[in-house]
Amino acid sequence: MRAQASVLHLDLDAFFAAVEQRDKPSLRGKPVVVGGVGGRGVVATASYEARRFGVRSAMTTREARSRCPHAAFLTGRFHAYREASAIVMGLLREASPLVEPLSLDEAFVDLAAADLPDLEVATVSAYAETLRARVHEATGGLTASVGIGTSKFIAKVASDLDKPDGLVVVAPGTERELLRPMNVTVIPGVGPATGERLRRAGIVTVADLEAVDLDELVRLVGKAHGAGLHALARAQDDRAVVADREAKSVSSESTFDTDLTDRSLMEHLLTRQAGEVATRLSKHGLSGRTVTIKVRMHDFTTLSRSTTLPSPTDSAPTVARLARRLLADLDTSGGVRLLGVGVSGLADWVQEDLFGETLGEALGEALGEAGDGAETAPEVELPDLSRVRDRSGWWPGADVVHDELGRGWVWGAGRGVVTVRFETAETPAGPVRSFAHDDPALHPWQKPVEDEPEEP
Ligand code: DCP
Ligand code: MG
Repeated sequence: MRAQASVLHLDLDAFFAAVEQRDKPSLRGKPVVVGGVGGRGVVATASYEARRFGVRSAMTTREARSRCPHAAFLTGRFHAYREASAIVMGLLREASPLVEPLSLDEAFVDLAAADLPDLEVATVSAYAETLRARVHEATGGLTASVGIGTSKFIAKVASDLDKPDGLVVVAPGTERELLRPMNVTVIPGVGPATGERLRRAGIVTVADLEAVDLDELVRLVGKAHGAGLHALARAQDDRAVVADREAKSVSSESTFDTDLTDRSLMEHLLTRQAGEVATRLSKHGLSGRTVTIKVRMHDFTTLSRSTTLPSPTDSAPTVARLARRLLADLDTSGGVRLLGVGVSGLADWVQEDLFGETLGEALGEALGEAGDGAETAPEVELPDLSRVRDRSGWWPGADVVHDELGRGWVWGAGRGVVTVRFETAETPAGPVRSFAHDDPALHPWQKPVEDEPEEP
């Protein structure tokens, strides 16, 4: 923990949905849900208007539709998110050489390395307001929430306190008082499972946690986790802001206090880890082709096994299925003390992959698969992708251009008809027109490559 509030955390508000509202004027101020729109789709994010109806990230789209039937349900446009992200990260790098992006819409900035006259609360507050205004202007209207504090932990907590479009600076010395009434899940690493274990021990708030001594915490949550929790409950966090951290793989692993021998428990754990990995991949806009499991046996020999998919995935069921299959080939009868799942061979999502779920469903159908059929397993021969892509080419939200009517976006498609709303970020809300899905005057639209800003 630093003596001054010099760690800044910036997080864009309702990021994907905000980009959609920027580019689709008729959706401004309205509920918008971005994510998989097919039968097994999941919500990536929702505009604040949709959140009022209880729509949340990671909820099934089915559930979101029942909570907010009048929302616009859009498939994402990843190129637009990456472009907005690059603009924001560029602005932050102008502010300080020490910028650590955590995902497309989120980064830490070390203000101690910025060119500020001092690091007093008033100075960093004013600076953050300028930065927020610059982000708003440079991105064409996106809002960012900012938190500033004496550590990464506090800065991140602070940026969430006054969302959306907020700024919270936690004055040095007030950190513990801020944390005490909060639920323990505010602490990084305290997920639902640890939160529940603590709750059963009567520990609900950070104040409760602060009252527990280290030995008891270690007994409750294990050695590795216990020490970290003990420190964070006291706002002790000395993690440095590290520039340009680059993830080559995303993984999740856990060690066990006693050796595991129960196969179904191991599978259950792998499935949960696969879920964590998939969530982190999608949060970072990544997907990967190689799935690896790591297994440490009772005698500390450590094995890893991996398999590579024909195309990148960020799907939890797919990663889980492959991980379980890899485990099936190992003899674990002597007991296992560590299990982990990782995904590597990471690629930035390309636009088609964002639609992976719908594409996957189409593939499943094309392959005559029943069951979950959501992704392609390595041994499955791929059908003609051009046909699939062509058939489902009009994604809700996708950019299109009409020879006479100009640019717009797909409002909906089905039964051979495509409905387009003709508007862009620079126009007022525009009219809606329908076309036959194979109307030769209607084309997918892509931003000309030379206009793309340089990737950081
Ligand atoms: N995202 C995703 N799947 C998730 C969570 C997030 O695809 N389970 C994507 C969509 C979000 C973006 O990452 O727009 C950023 O995630 P945030 O958690 O910062 O969420 P938002 O920016 O959407 O909202 P908030 O205003 O709460 O930051
Ligand atoms: Mg955000």
